[in-house]
Amino acid sequence: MTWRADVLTLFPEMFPGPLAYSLAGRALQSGIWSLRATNIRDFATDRHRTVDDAPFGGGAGMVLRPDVVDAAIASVADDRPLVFLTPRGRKLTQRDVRGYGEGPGVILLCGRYEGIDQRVIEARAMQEVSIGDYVLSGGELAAMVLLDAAVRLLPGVMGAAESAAEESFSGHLLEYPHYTRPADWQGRRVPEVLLSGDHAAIAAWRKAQAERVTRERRPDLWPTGGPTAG
Ligand code: 9D3
Repeated sequence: MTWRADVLTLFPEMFPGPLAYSLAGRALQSGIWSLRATNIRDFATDRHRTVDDAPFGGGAGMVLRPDVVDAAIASVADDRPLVFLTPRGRKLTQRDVRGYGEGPGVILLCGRYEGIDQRVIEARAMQEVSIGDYVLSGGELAAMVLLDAAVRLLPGVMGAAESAAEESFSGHLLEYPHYTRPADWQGRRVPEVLLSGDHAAIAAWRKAQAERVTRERRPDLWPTGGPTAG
C-alpha cells in the first residue's frame, strides 16, 4: 500500500519542493508514497491566528503553543511514528531511515522559532531527530532529507540493480572513484587497470581505493582506525 507522509509546518508551500523531482518525484507521481503538508496555523483558535508565545521564565524568541501543535497532530495522527525535527534530537542514521521505510509512513513536525512547548513533545511521545551538527533555519529541509532518504528505499523506487548493489555494499566503506570517456581528458588519463578488461584486477583496485578513501576521510567507519575505536 501507499507509504504515507504528513508534514506539519508553518510553511506548507515549501512542500513537495525538491521531492517533486528525480527518484522521489517519480515515486510520488506513481502512488508509491503520498505527501500532505498541513499548516499548523490552521489550528490556531484566536482572531489573529496566533501559534506562538513568549517563553515562561523569560529569554529571547518565541515558543510554539502546545494546544495549537496538539490540535494539528490530532488532525493527522494514526499508527505512524511522530517525528519532531529539532537540533536537540538524536542524529538520524541510515538504520533509522530503513526503519521508517519499513513502516506505514511518518508524521513529521517541523519546528521554527526557538522551539515547541516541552509538554506536547512528551504527551505525544515524539521521537526527536536532528540531521546533523549544523544550524538550519527550520525543520522543513530536515524533513525533506528524511523523506528523500526513506522514499528511495521503498519497493519499486530504485532499480533492482541499484537495490542489490546497495544491499551487498551495506554502507561500511565509501565508494571507489568513477571514470568515463574520454580516456584522456585534458591530459588526465583514466587508471590503466580500468581499460585492461581484467575484471579481477579491476575489482581488487576498486576495493583498495574504497579502503584508502575510507581510512583517509572517515576513520570512524574503519574497523580499527577510528578516533573512538577500541
Ligand atoms: C538558540 C539555539 N538554537 C539551537 C542551536 C535554536 C535553534 C536554531 C535553529 C532552534 C531551531 C533551529 C532550526 N533548526 C531545526 O529546526 C532543525 C535542525 C537543525 O538546525 N540542524 C540539524 N537538524 C535539524 S532538524 C530541525
